[in-house]
Amino acid sequence: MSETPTYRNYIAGEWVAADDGRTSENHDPANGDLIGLFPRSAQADVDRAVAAAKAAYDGWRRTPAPKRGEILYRVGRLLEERKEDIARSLTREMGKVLVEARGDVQEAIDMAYYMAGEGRRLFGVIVPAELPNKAAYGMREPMGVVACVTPWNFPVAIPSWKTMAALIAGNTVVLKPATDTPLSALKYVEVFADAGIPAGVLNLVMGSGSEVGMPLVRHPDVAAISFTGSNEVGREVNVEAARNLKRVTLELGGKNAIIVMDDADLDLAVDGILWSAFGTTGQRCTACSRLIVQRGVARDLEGRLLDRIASLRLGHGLESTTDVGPLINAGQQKNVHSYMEVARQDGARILCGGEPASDGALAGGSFYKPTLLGGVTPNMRVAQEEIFGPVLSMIEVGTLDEAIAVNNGTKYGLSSSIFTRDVNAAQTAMRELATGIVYINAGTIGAEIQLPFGGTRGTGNGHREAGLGALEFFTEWKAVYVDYSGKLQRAQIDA
Ligand code: UN1
Repeated sequence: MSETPTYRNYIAGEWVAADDGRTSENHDPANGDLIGLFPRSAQADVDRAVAAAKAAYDGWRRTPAPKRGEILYRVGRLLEERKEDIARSLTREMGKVLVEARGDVQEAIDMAYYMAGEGRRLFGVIVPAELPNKAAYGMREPMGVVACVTPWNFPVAIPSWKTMAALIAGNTVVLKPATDTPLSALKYVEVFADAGIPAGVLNLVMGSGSEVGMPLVRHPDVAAISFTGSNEVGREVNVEAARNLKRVTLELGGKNAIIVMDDADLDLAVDGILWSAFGTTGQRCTACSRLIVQRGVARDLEGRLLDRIASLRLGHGLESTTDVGPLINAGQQKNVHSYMEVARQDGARILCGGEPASDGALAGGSFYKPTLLGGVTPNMRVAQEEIFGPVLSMIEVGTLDEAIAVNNGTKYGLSSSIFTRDVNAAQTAMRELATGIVYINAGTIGAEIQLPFGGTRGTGNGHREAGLGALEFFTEWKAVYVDYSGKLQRAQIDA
């Protein structure tokens, strides 16, 4: 028997165990295999990491941004070289199928090159001054030490959205990954270490939300927090951050819908629905969990979906025959299953699935059968609450206006989609769908990193991540006035 690997935090450029030596086990959700032991960190480790990031800050912010970008280029190249290895570990600890795990790493590669390029932009503004012989500039400044608290469903991509944007802007970072996916975060941080990031600029502290996450949020030397996770925890983070007037970005999920109009290309719609609802086993913030279908095609679409769902193969994500991997853990399996009783009580019908899958090789894992619910009305709990599993609720509507109203009638507003061949309907939907992301003739998942990622209403607190949105969050504006008139000029004072 080989020994269980034991992993460490990365603080001040060193790989170190938790201060008190505690560890936690991490298991493969597909079969229960023990993957390794990871630090169960606490306040002392947080203090150490924040102190390291603080000590590194002046050196890093004064490093020319194009030089910071060169490190990100190297990170991008190393991620490319290690893509397969990182993707395989990611699948083992998180469960998503290998092609999707590669996509998760690819998103970080894309982000690395995008943000490396920002090192030569980080555009500010030059505006005319109202007085003669005076210049007025607006420039972006980093904020200091920032905390990135990341979820298990995109264990490489989401850390990259946050940390790469923070780093290129000149901040130093403490990353706290989800307890279910520490190995992916570790492999991600290893790349930075090998790419030559200076000690203390990026630190990794593994452990729970209560022992690491909240102490980071409360730490007086942490200037800003970027959090992706549950609505419940997001609210707590926001309240804690507010006590010290800290900036915080929250990405808290969705209840995303695909609208299928009578005139849609149904073959295309079915592909988009399956990919969005059951890809990543429904565990994307962007996953489609509501299907809003116009009555004329409802029966046809339902039949096609049932046929295709029946052919989805469950299994370990590393097997090439697998379409749908396990849920992240047994707790989530239980939670998803609890919604079946809720659905029944509210009067919905379980058209397929509706139970854990545990036959044969699936016995040791937290698998759940892809589920289609019929007879769902817009206000049922299954149509309102984020289930985060392979459960799709079908809601029938008469008109485009009704479809849009149903789409907008939840507390979340992340992603939405419409399948139609009518350009007028598509254009109207683009304007009226009240979500941060809208797709026309594609499913609800697959956002690219160069556009802002995030949503309206309960999905977050108005900030955006990745692409164009991220630098806004991770920088502060400094306005600089240079008076070269040689005399005191008084703004706003009549001559
Ligand atoms: C998430 O589920 O939190 O748009 C992120 C997508 C992916 C990212 C999802 N690029 O589906």
